[in-house]
Amino acid sequence: TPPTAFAAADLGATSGRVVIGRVGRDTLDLTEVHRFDNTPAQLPDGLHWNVLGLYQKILDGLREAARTVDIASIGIDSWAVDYGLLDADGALVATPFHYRDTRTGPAVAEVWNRIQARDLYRITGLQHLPFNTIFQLAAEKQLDRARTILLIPDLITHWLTGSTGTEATNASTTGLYDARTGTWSQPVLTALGLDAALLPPLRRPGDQAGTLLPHVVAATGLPEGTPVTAVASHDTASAVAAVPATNAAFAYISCGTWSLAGLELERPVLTDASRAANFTNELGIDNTTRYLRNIMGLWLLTESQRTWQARGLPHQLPHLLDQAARSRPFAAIVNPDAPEFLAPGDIPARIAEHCARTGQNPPADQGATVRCILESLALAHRHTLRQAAALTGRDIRVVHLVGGGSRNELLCQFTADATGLPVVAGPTEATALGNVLVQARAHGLVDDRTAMRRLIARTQQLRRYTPGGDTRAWDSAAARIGLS
Ligand code: LFR
Repeated sequence: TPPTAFAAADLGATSGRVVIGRVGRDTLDLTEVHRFDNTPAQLPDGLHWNVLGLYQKILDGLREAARTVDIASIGIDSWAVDYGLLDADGALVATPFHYRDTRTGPAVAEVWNRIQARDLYRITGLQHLPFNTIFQLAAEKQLDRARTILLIPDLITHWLTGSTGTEATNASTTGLYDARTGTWSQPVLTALGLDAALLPPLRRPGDQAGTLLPHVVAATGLPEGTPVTAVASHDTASAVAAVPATNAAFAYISCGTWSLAGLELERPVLTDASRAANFTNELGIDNTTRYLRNIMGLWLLTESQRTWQARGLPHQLPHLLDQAARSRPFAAIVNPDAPEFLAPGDIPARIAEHCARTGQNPPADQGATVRCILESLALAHRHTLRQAAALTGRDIRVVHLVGGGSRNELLCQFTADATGLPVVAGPTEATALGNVLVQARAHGLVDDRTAMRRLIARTQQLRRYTPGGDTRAWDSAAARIGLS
């Protein structure tokens, strides 16, 4: 039998893509048909996503896919947390905010006044990030006009099909979802005074969300009746689903705009120790728990490149990585998760300030800055994985690094050296692959999670990095910034 083709639309915080995945019994192949920048817009009231532009780009990609091959189904995933509000007529109430907008500052204390952080963690198991949906909703000024809250992939799905639902892996990032029962948490909603009717019913990865609306059929050339399948619509959940692990003692780092580092567990860990370490229990496919922590990730690098480009300085990645490789090791180390690195802006200047404040000489040039970013990320990877192992009593034998960061050889090698563990890098497009394979499984082409992972391990290009270098130098660098 010939392979079956699925379209996956994957929206990341810096770029989006539409890919075609062809899945056969023993084959898996991915073709990118459309890639586009995702450029947020700073407006007088804050930082927003251009969601209509992104929707349009997805339609362009689907049209291209339809021209190429017969598409059995479509899946949509994106970053988590953010949402659009629909009014009683189904119209978008306002332009969705970007999670890096700073308006949620005061909302955090307001929420914790209504429900203690400790109680919230026992229910949701969610790491504290100031932009979690729960805090955004507490700062939301348009809630009175809203009848429905839709997370970004669900909003796109609604525009494609007219159907309304919330996919569960992404719901688990809101702060409104009960990690124990797998339902919206009525006690949390009550504490916040949020009407449960605002939250659409939950869908699970693999459920059919709907079929394309007539105007979407007309715009894309896809056949009438083409289904949109709910995938693991939180991009990180799709990426973890596509980790090509063959050894059960694996950890993963999904490395793109963020580094999401952790373990796959059978059930959530909701202890006070886990909360103190700010680990999250987000939902993965098959009701697994993605036990991980957010690390600032390649954002530090891409945002530095943006700053340098605006100044007319060299900003091409190969050049910068080459300079970094020649720079002195451990000259400056930062804690990548310091709050000052979250908002868009001049990251190199903030790194320099951070170094000055922590008694270090600021990086002298671009190469030193990039070296500082990569070594600091590797140290954060190490710190997070060690804590994950300690908090769960699990052993880690191998680290799978997936996503765009798997192409960054320096970062992969640093991560192997810092952790003292072998790093298997790739696939780069793990998220799109996870999206495709959940659709393929819903269509009966792949059996289970293990089979999905084996198929990826067999068909995708992976690269292995062996730990080496000076372990003690990593230890003392870690100690310098409290990331031991
Ligand atoms: C990665 C990601 C993270 C989430 C962050 C904000 O793309 O989805 O998992 O914490 O973006 O939504």
